[in-house]
Amino acid sequence: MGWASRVRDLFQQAKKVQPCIIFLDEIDAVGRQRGAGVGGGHDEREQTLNQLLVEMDGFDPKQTVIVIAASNRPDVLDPALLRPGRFDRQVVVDKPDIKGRRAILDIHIQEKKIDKDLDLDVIAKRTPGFTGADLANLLNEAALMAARQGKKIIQMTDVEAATDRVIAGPERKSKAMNEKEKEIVAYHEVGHALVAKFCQNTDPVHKISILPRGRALGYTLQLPQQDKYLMSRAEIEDQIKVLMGGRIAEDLKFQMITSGASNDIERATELARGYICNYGMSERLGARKYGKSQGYVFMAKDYSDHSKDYSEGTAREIDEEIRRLIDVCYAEAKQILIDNFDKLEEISKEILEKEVLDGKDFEALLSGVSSESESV
Ligand code: NHX
Ligand code: ZN
Repeated sequence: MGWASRVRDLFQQAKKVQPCIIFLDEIDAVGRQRGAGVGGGHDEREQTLNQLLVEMDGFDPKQTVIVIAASNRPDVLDPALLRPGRFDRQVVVDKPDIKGRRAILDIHIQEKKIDKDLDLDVIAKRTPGFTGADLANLLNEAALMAARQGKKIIQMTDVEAATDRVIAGPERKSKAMNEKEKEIVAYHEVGHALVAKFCQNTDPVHKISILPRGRALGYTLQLPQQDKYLMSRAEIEDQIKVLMGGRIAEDLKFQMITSGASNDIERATELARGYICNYGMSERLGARKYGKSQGYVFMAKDYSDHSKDYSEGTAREIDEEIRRLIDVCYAEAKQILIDNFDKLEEISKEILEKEVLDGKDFEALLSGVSSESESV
C-alpha cells in the first residue's frame, strides 16, 4: 500500500473510532512546500501531502476528529497546509522557562530514587536553555553517576556533575597535560573569569575548571541569574571582552599566545557580526540588516545561508567594523587584566592546585579571604 492510501486509511479509521486525535509528528517531512525539491522526483511525498490536504478538506464539522501536527520548521511548510480549515492555528512551543523546567523535572524524577537534599528549584535555575529532552538526559546522566559510585539514590552532587557533562562534554581525566600547558590553561580561564567579574553587564562566574572536558582543555562557566530573552548592546560588548580575556591573559603572563583561543575568537566574531549585521547596533553602519539569512537554527547549529545583499564597499566597511569592535573590546579587557594582574597571578596559582573553583571560591579569593580560612 502506498503512503497516500495509508493516509486515506488513517482518516477512515479515525472517523470510525472518534472522538479522537490524529497526531502527525515532524510534519515537515511530508508537508514541505511542493515543487521546492532539487530535481523534483518527490512524487510519493507530493501524493501523500495531496491526500492529507484532501482528507482535511473533507472534514465534516460535526465530526470529532482533531488533527494536530508538530514541526521544528514551520517556515518550510506548504502554505496550503496552513489555510483555514486545515492547520489554521499555530501554537509556539518555546524552550521551557524556569517554571517549565521545574515542572518537567518533577515528571522525570517520578521513576527515580532521589535523595531528599535534591533541590529541583536550584536545578531548574542552573539549566537555562535546556529542553525537556536535555532535562531527561540530565537526570539519566545523574543516575548513571550515582550508580557508578555504588549509590542507590541520586544526590545533588550527581546532578551537579551531570550538568557539567551535559553542558561541556565528558570529563577526560586521562588526558595527560604537561605542566606548562596546564599553566597556560589556568591563566587563560582565570583571564575570562576576571574580565567577567569587572564588566558590569555580564552573568556571574559559576565555575572555573582546568580539567579537560569534551573538546576543551578548560572552561569558565557563567550563569544568568534568571531566564533572559534579549541581549543589550552593552551585554554583547562585555561578552566579547570576556571572550578575549583568555587570549589576553596568556599574552600578559607568558608573552606568547596559543591556538587554544580559537573557539573564543570564533564566538566573539559571530557576536560582532550579529551586533553589526543583524541587530543594527553599529553607529557607523546604522540600523539596517546586512545579509539575507534563510535563517534556520537546528540543535544549536546555524544552518543559515548568509547571502550578500550589499555592495563590495559595504562589505569592506562591515569587515572593518567587526575588526574595530573586537579591537576596542580587546583593549578594554586588556586594561582590566593589567589593573588586576596580581589577582590573575593569585587565582591562577590557586586553580592550578585545586583544578576547579566555584563561584564562591572565586569571590572569596577576590576579596582576599581564602575559602579555607572562611570555612574554619
Ligand atoms: C587542540 N584544544 O585542539 C586542543 C586539544 C585555550 C586553554 N589542539 O577557550 O580548550 O585548543 O576558555 C567547543 C568548546 C576548539 C568547541 C571548546 C573547539 C575548544 C577552551 C580548541 C582552552 N576555554 N581550546 C577555552 C581550548 C584546544 C577548541 C571548541 C572548544 C585553552 C580552550 C581547544
Ligand atoms: Zn577561552
